[in-house]
Amino acid sequence: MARVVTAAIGAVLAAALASTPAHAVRYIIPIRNMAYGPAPALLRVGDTLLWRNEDMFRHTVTARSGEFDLDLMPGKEKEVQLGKSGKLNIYCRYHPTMTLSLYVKPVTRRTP
Ligand SMILES: [Cu+2]
Repeated sequence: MARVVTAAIGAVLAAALASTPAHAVRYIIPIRNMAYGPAPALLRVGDTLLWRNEDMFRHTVTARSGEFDLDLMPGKEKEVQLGKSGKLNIYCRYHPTMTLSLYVKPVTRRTP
């Protein structure tokens, strides 16, 4: 009986591991002193960016492509998942001199 239970737990664990993309990473990017924090060196499709407004001003995180547009009051945070590869040009609608460029790489499968 104990052996059956153990096998069942093992199957559940294996299923959970298989459904979790090994590459997906969550990054936190602070916004302070009228500037976006440094961009992560390596971004891939499926990664999540959590934008945290640590400024005393309201900011947006707006993609020129229209892919996303986050409006952040002071002290608030929002996240977005990167849906496609390529260059992302980001700016703030309230302060257009605030910009950031992100480079998102496609997901690559590991070769065995
Ligand atoms: Cu702003």
